[in-house]
Amino acid sequence: MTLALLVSKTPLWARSIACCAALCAGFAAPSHAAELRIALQDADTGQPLANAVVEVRLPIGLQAQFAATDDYSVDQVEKEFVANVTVITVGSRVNFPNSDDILHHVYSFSPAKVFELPLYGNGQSVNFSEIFEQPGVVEIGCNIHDWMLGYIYVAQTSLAVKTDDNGQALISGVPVGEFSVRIWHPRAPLDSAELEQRISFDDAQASNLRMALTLERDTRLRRAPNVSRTRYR
Ligand SMILES: [Cu+2]
Repeated sequence: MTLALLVSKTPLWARSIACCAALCAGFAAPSHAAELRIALQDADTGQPLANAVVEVRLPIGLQAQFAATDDYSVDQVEKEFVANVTVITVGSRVNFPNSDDILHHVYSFSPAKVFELPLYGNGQSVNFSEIFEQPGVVEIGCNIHDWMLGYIYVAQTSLAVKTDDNGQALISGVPVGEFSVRIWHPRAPLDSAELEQRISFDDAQASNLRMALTLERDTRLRRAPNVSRTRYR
C-alpha cells in the first residue's frame, strides 16, 4: 500500500493563543496535556477519509487514568447500521435499537466480542444491549440482511476518535511522552505496519498527523433488489 505520513508541529505562538483563549473563557487549561490533530484522506481519490479511527495507545500503567465507560447506541435504519463505525471504550455498553418496521437479527463472530441478538423489531430493543470487555474491532452483521455490516471499535482508553466527513479529528488531553498511535479503517489492510506510528507528545506544541491511505476495494455484498421481497423484506 502507498502511505504518506507527515508529523508536524503547530507553532508555539498558536498554541499559546489557544491556551489564553481557554483561560479567558473561564476554563482551566489542562496541564501537561498534549493534542493530536488528525487529517486523513483517501490516497486514490484525494478525498477526505471519514469513518477512520485514530487511537493513542498508552502503556498499561497509564490506561486507568483514561478509562471512560459510557452507554452507546448503534441503530438500525433502512437496513443499515447507524453509525457504520462507532468508537467506544473498554467496558462500555452498546444498545442496538431497531428503528425499522421489520425484524433484524444482530450478531458478531469477532474474537473481541461474540454475541447474538435474535430476531427483534422496533420498540423491542430496550434490553438488547451488550457490554464490550475486550479491546479490538467488532464486526456486526444481520442474519437476515447480508449486506448489513457495521463496526464497533473498542478502544483501550478514551484517547480514540473517529474522523468526521472532512477526514478530521482531534484528540486532546494526551499525556506527555512518546506513544504508539494506531489508525484503523474498515477498508485499510489490517497487516500494514505503517498504520501504527510512534509519535512524541509534548504540552508546548500540538502534533499533526496527516496521512493518505490506499484502501482496499469494497467487495461486500450490496443490497440486491430482489432481497427486499423476501418474507423479512
Ligand atoms: Cu437485518
